[in-house]
Amino acid sequence: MSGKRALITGITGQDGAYLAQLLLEKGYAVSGIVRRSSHAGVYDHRLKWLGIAKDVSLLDGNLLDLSSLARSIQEVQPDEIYNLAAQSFVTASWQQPLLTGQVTGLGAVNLLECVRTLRPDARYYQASSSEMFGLIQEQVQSEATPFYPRSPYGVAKLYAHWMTINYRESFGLHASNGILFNHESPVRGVEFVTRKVTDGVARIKLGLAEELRLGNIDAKRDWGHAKDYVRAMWMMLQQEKPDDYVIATGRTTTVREMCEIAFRHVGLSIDDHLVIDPKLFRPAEVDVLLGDPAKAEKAFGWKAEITLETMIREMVDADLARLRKAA
Ligand code: NDP
Ligand code: GDR
Repeated sequence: MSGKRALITGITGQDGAYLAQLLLEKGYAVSGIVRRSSHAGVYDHRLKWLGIAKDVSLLDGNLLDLSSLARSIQEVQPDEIYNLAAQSFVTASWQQPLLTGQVTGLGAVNLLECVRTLRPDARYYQASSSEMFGLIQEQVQSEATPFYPRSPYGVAKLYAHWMTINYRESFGLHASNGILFNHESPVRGVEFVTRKVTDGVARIKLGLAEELRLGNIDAKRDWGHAKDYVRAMWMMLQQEKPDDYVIATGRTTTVREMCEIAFRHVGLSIDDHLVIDPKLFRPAEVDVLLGDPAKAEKAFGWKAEITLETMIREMVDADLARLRKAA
């Protein structure tokens, strides 16, 4: 046992589940904040999928409710706090811009305020995003690239990002931003494009669907695996000094190419099943993302290990297994 205690917001999400798994392996006592929903009982499906549901302590709370965050911090007395909770789906941020601003932007400040007043020596991680780069300013994005967010989500993340820097500089908090590029896994939400594709391909393969409807397949993303990326979160908080780091693979791929990997894996052709649906295009698009993770590699030796091909094949196989089990 490391004897350390970690508190994770967003523990029921993709990254929260993988991070909890990593911290448990390292001997941490892991607690997470979960919000009440009418679907109580299914909220921890990712933790169950990773086989760790019984190993973490869950506390009721909400990023919008400062008192619940304060109570959680007082109860857990964490050494490390990871703020992963957010309204994280870019498309939904145009439909719910105010909620996105409140949760993804101001929610982080609710938590920072609690850290400042109740647990100022704890180390704090903020889940910043490559969406903050938005409209391309430089071909390869690093910590020095100017921001130009293109969605209410990106704008909200940028606010939380700068507030994290401000609390570090104003109050001396050990607070770091991880500027993470897209990362996926078999427990990625099905609304995001990789999982939509792997789930869709698995359904077509099993005869449960005929087509896959997508929007802009020319968009390019720098995709990595969540398992690699949560390792970077933890490494950031082990550094003596807090700082901000880009976490990416350094390779960019179109949505179409990513799709082709998935179809090829099950012996199908993209041309027989892909339908472009203009309704799925976004009001403003981030056309291309490509990150330079050199700073993180130099500071603490982080490197992405899992390739896009390996990850997409793992996701398709997991979706095939899930669907076969459900049949
Ligand atoms: P998910 O959408 O899978 O998880 C989001 C989590 O936030 C869920 O646990 C959700 O709870 C929780 N949540 C949402 N609203 C609230 C609220 N008001 N109070 C408390 N909890 C709330 O996201 P990921 O795991 O993929 O991402 C983790 C973080 O990293 C997010 O902040 C995301 O914006 C950011 N990020 C993600 C990247 C990626 O590619 N995955 C890249 C860069 C940044 P519930 O289960 O109840 O819905
Ligand atoms: P993104 O991820 O917006 O980059 O945000 P998403 O997978 O939703 O979109 C990636 C790209 O694919 C295009 N696309 C589609 N996207 C979805 N979701 N559904 C479709 O049918 C579809 N067709 C084409 C999109 O237009 C886009 O260009 C993710 C989230 O995890 C954020 O929380 C995180 O901050 C960023 O990654 C980095």
